[in-house]
Amino acid sequence: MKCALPPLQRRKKVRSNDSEALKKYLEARKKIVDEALERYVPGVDAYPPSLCNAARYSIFAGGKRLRPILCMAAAEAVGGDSDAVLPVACALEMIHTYSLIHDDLPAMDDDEYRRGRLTNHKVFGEGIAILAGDALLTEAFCLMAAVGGSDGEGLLTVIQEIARAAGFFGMVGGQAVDLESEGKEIDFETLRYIHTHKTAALLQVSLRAGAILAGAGPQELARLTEYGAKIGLAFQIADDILDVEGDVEVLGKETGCDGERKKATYPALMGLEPSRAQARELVDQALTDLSPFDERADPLRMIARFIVDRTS
Ligand code: GRG
Repeated sequence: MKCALPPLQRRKKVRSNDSEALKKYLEARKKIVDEALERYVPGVDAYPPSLCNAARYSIFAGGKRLRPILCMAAAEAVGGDSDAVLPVACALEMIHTYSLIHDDLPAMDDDEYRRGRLTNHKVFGEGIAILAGDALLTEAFCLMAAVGGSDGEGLLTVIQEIARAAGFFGMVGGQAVDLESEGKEIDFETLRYIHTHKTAALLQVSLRAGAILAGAGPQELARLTEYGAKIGLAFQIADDILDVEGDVEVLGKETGCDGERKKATYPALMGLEPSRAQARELVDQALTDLSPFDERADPLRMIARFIVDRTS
């Protein structure tokens, strides 16, 4: 097991041709994840058809696959093999997709469009949409539990961490506070709680999972954890900003929803420009967290920039 980080290197600058390199990298990784998900998610002929088709409808709706990509990139950053973490990476996408299906329900955000198409409950009905989310969440844990290999302890830690990041003290907890805060004036601390739990927790654990499975040392893990916290928060601030000024066509969902629902967001609490500055600052800090890593962490460096520059 590796314990020490390589010697501190000069901080890597993100080069201007990075956006093309990142595009290619993300496309290639997305393809790998999509192909693996085809193997892990019940097929078109599976029974019961409505449930399986509803799950497939959302999981193959063209998501960016950011969480699995982060998981694989973290494994590689610490010298591991991204193929070995693919099942766990896919499980993370299944958990993410369940959260989006449930988030769009009338009892939650009541959204009509997601990933450029009608939301799951608009097509399959509320009952099946709830069940499709439930099934994806449950199957994700089945998939992780079935991972073979010698490091059973590492896998158990990862499964526990992912469960924790998705449940009471992570994504679901953040969603609950978000739901109860609608239409209320909340302070900055509560908003930060919502963002770090609802969104950042799953992004952060994606990195930790990849790194732990690849045998990261404690210092490497601590650095990646910090990086994850920062890009996770920056991701949600960017999402808040996109809801104000994003392009509906590019985003694949309506904008202006947070304002309509009187949701507290970074732009609402501190204004657009300070929110942008805050997101950029977080990304700079995240890049500093990566400074001891060599070029194998370059994808993580590019992804940090992408988090705030993205248009969808
Ligand atoms: C319902 C348990 C439960 C949780 C919902 C994730 C979440 C919590 C709600 C989604 C609402 C939302 C838009 C949050 C902003 C951050 C976010 C998760 C955006 C969507 O993630 P992307 O951009 O989506 O990675 P794709 O479609 O690319 O996978």
